Amino acid sequence: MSYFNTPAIKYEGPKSKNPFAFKYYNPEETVLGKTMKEQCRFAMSYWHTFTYMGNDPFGGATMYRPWDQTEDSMEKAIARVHAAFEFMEKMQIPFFCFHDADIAPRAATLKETNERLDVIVAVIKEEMARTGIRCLWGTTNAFGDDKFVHGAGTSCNATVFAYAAAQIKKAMEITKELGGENYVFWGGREGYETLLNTDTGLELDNLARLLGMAVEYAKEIGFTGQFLIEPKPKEPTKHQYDFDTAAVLAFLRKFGLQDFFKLNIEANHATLAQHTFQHELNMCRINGVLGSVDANQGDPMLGWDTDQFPTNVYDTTLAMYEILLDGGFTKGGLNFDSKVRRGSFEEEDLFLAYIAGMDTFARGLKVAAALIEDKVFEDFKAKRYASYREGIGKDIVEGNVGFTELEAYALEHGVTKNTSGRQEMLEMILNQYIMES
Ligand code: XLS
Ligand code: NI
Ligand code: NI
Repeated sequence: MSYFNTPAIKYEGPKSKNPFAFKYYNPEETVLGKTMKEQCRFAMSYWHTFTYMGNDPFGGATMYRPWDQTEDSMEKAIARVHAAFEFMEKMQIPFFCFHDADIAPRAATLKETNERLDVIVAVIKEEMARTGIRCLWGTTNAFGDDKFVHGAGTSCNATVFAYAAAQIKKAMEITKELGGENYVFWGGREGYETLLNTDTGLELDNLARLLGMAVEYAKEIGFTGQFLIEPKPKEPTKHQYDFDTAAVLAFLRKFGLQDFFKLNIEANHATLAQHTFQHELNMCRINGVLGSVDANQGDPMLGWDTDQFPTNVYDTTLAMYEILLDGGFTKGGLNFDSKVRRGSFEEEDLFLAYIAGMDTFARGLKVAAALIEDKVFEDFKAKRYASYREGIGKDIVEGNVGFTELEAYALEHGVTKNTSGRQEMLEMILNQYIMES
């Protein structure tokens, strides 16, 4: 049974006018010692691709998918698995990411929900064996259900905390079963609306307790995937605790959890926090916590998480630049946490959207590699900070001087002349690389 009329997508090169072909993503082409397939580690998001139906706050579904044409919710879930793997095969996408709630419908009881998950996980495993497609990460949806109205790990209701823990336990087990290389925590409802009713101290202590239990349980079951926290500043709550990389790092360090977690950086979440995508990746890189990426983009005119497919080469170039400087992905990858627009409701649009996203990152990868090979910014930065490699600068860096010695130095020498930061020149060169490499 086939759900898509679209044929398999192949690389045809930048001169191709075929919308159903890659222009830049050439999986076997080598960039900085690895194939593009290995550098990008593209993943499909199960939720946006196979459960999103086009609903928005003003209207219902616009997408009537061939794999959804059955009333039976378990039959539907199984059809979705087959459609998802057909799609990934045709798109040459090597990984997928999922929430428990994406793959199996919730039942009345936790026990029955878990049994349903086991049925679907078995079907997914068969498809993984057939296709060689792997699981980049799993997670739990501890935000959609009404019991999570006040949060999950940060709920004021201890029985909800317990239920969230049970859900995470099961989601970790099935992620392990599927060979997931990471496990993600996105704190959907972990935040608050008003301080008038919120004990932030207790809520944050509890969130740390929950994460600590996850670390313990991973040891218990031998789950060796990387734990990732995905920062987001707002939506759904007004103030999310995992606001940005800086906030997550402060939290992890306060509770001694820093050795067990890295970050999953989402482009649209970075911009909602008034940071660039590159800034968040850079903060992760310099702190040794760059884990994985949720690839998408927001809309500068709209103030919410629009989760659009990434088509901005400037941003993907600077993102890949940070990722390559970090040594490239090990367990992480580029997960398209992106959805087609409500008006793009035909099945073909899914292919076109993923092609656009994959080509945009492939192009960004090549430009970033050229910038790194030519040491464009690295050489400039090395000169800019040269004063810390000799004389008084070297003494500062090596910890040989304090205020007394520095005062003596300043009294005697004053300061040397500052030089230009040359921002416009660097932006000009960056443009040239984007347009020519
Ligand atoms: C929502 C998040 C979500 C996570 C996984 O904004 O991006 O999709 O990636 O729970
Ligand atoms: Ni995300
Ligand atoms: Ni998002």
